Amino acid sequence: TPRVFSGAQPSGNLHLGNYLGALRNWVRMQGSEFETIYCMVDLHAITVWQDPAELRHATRELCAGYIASGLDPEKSILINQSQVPEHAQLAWVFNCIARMGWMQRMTQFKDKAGKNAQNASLGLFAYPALMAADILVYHATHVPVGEDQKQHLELTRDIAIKFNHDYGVDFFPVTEPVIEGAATRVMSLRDGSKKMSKSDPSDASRINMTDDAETIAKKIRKAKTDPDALPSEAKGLEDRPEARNLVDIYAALSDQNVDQVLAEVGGKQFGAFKPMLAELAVEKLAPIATEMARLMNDQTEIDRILTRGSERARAITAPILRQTYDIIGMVPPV
Ligand code: AQP
Repeated sequence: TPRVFSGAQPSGNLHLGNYLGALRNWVRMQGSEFETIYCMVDLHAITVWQDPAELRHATRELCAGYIASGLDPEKSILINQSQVPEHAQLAWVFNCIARMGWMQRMTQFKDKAGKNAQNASLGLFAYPALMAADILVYHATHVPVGEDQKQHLELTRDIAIKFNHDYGVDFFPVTEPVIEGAATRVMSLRDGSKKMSKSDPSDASRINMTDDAETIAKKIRKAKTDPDALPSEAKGLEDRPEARNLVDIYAALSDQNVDQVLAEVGGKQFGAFKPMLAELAVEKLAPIATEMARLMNDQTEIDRILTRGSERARAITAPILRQTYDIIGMVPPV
């Protein structure tokens, strides 16, 4: 069966961008023709310093967010990356396959390392090799992600191809990114040129999945816009990134495309459109926040789900790592 793998970092609050760009598609692919595996990538999170207590909390809350959004621990394998050691073990092999030059081209590294790249962790630089290992240690064929992960997925393909070529095997699959929906790149509510992100210091820039109805409405009311009315056709949104972003969010939340939305709201001012968007967002997101809070009341149960998921995962990853080691010439235990 074709296999799906994806994940998110427990590096802060799950937000609307994660939900529309990734999680919703994960839920859609669950229970279809795919076997689905979804991960809390805590080893990725520590590529920048995390407070240990906050990391533990964020990992559990992320798991609660997955389940509250519709992932079912029976239908999907839900795992915590650090509990499946084969991810990190295969990542080391891939560190030896990937080239420095490939990593240097990664725009996420450049963005996150900033001007002082010499001070970034080695882990942040190697991040995409660990991501390739996350995917390929399951021989996953499909990876549903937001637009921002496209470059990392191309690198995953490059690593698979180079490994297969260097060892003369046809072992790792060449994975397909799945980037779907009306909002594959949700932008900051404060700046239409930046993506909505967990690490943005401004909480007003994002809608957190844990925000209550009042907070969601307030953030949308205060979202940056331009003074013009909404156009009646998509081409009228060109060069209007903030307007485009709010329309994309509306389209995604209402399961329509941009043209359908503009047929409904074209000609309206933001003063009229924002309350419509707020109402829709609250209707779709508030129940998820409520369910997350309920799940967080029983963290032992969350820990059990992750432990069980990791055991199921290792039944897949341990043999694939062993085969990898055999291919590259490691002596097997007897
Ligand atoms: N703004 C976004 N629009 C659409 N999709 C997004 N994703 C993230 N931001 C957006 C998708 O969510 C999944 C999980 O992301 P991640 O946890 O791996 O972290 P990230 O991409 O680094 O997201 P953040 O929120 O921006 O975290 P920080 O600020 O810590 O870097 C991925 O599929 C991603 O594409």
